[in-house]
Amino acid sequence: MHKYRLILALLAASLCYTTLSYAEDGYRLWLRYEPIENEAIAASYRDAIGPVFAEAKSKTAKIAIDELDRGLNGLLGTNRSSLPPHLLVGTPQTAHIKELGLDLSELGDEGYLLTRHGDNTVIAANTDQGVLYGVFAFLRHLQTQSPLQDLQVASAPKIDHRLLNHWDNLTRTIERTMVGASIFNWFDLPYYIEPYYHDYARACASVGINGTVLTNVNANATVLRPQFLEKVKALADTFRPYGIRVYLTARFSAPVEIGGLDTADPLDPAVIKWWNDKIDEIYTYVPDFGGFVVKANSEGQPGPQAYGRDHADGANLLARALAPHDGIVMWRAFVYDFEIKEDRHKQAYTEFTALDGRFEPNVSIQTKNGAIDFMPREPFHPLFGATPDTPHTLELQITQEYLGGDIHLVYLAPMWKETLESDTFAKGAGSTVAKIVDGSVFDHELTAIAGVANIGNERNWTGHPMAASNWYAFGRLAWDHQISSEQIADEWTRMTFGNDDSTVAIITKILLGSHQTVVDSSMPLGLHHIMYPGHHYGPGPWHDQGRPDWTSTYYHKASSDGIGFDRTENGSDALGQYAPEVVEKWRSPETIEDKFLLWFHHLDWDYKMKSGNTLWNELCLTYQDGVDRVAEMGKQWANLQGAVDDQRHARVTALLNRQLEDAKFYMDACLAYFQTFSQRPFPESIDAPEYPLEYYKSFELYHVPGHPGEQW
Ligand code: BDP
Repeated sequence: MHKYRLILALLAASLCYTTLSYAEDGYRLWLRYEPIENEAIAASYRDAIGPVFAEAKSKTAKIAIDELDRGLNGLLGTNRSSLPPHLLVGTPQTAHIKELGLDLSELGDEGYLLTRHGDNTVIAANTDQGVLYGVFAFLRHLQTQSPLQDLQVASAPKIDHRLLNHWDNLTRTIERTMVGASIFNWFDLPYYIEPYYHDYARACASVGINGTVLTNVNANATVLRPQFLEKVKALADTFRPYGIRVYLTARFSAPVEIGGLDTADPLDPAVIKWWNDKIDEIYTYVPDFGGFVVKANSEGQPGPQAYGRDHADGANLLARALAPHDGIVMWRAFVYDFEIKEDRHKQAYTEFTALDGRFEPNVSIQTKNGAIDFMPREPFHPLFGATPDTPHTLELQITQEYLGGDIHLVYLAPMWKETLESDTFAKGAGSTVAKIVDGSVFDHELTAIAGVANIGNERNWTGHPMAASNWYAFGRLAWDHQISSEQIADEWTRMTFGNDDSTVAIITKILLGSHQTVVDSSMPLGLHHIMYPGHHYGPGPWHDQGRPDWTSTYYHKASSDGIGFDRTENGSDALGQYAPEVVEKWRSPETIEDKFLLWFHHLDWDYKMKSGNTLWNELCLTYQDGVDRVAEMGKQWANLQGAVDDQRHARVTALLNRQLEDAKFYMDACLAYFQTFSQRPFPESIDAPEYPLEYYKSFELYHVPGHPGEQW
């Protein structure tokens, strides 16, 4: 051992992480490293771990060791024995790992192995990046107080590109997220590097996120100007040692807006040259630049169709310029046009299946989980499995645009798991969305997943203290889509609130039920897109003005004869875009799950549900049940007074109180409105709307998250 540098964890300069003498403000997220109070467990860890043996040759290795020091110092304190055993950390490039002769062949560049070797504990990987991930996994193991004897965890990510998509503008407003300003302080960059950039990168790396798209999909070409590339470089340099590559959104019309050309036609030689030069220039600033996300010909964004070209022409233009640098293009499938009369649900499928086979190998189609737009619940997007020659980047929305913003408590892992586990039947049973995305169904090498970030510069990053669970869950699922929602909730809760089992049981129960609760109290039974226009918070089922595909009536189609969107072969036949096995199950209201009923079927108000209730009564009862369960979340949380620190307890209490009021308002507004069509009485067991419909229609919310720059 004398050949190797001994780095003692005791030297960590992390004093501020060891006491709880201040209020818990949430800044530390799930990386709190509070002292383990159970002395028996702490002692067993101390006995098993011992001093850290590691070599810090790279910045990444240094970060890994610093994190280990910080974690061990916080969790176990400083009085560890200096005698063996040891915690051996590193790659086979270091002799103390090499001599163990471990089999790391399945771990790739990012995976890690946690194991025991004789009396020693080992964190090993093929690269320093893998070591960093291993360190975070090891600390998670300790934070969740899992046993160390027989430790044997080998883990490698199933998806290569695991990205946050920040919808952040250069002015620091954030589209659809209202948790303060953007964390990217463009005004001070590149001169000033905010210390919290490191904590952002630590948090991302701790769950395996390895890329960040810095800018809004509604892109601004200015970020491609040299002055901004200097800033991008500063961020990239800061994030690189944490294994995080930087990406940007590309505004398709940039050659015109900042390049002085009179066209952005993707086949025009001057345009091709402009992008080639621009991309070469970007790489002089950021040698490992990841590539572009592009929103084109969608919601007013420029794109190749303005020049009679298609999405493949546009994507390939950028892809060819990025390819020599190992960059990729994530070209978004979120395209729809109200001038096209086809059901919006069908348009992306129609457009992109026709282009399959035309894309360059470094293009991935970035596809939202569902075909409409991050609704509280959507059936999986029919494009998954429908383009055998083109990979998909699964785009999930961590920020809760249609789920109460950062005001409502909604743990999203169950919803994401529902999508990931949906069977597309693309190559027979078992061709789940997860396996399309991880490349295993069609042997795609390019694999990617993106989450629209819910992070801003609020002290606790995500506003609602519980919303950090979604950042955490996104990373964990991006790394391994097979982990259960329950496990992720349990881990996050223990790391965020401590290991008291009854506290953990209450919080995880709240988390795990919260998504269904919010669906039931806002858009139950497959209803969708009935939110208030503009800010998207609260109800607006009556909205019928402007672009038809932005109204609510387009989607719920309530009338005296019933409610719901007929997407079967008798209606728009969006259902026909799915595999026959899926069609078979969903084409009949008798066999489709109730949760998707009104998504695909228009049914009579007296339609007999599986429960025996009429559809009208079921709708009313489901809303009521949703509201009751919001109230129940509040009661459960109240039980935690004293078990959870006062600061976070008070904030969640206040938010749950508001959520209950909002849920009741949502229910009342929708039921008052839908009753004008159903003309049926409310079931006696529900709390009928307090006011006439006009009250809800005229009520304007002025204090909600939503669209930046919205004028009130
Ligand atoms: C919608 C949002 C809009 C986004 C758009 C997108 O309302 O702000 O720009 O998605 O994903 O959900 O491009």
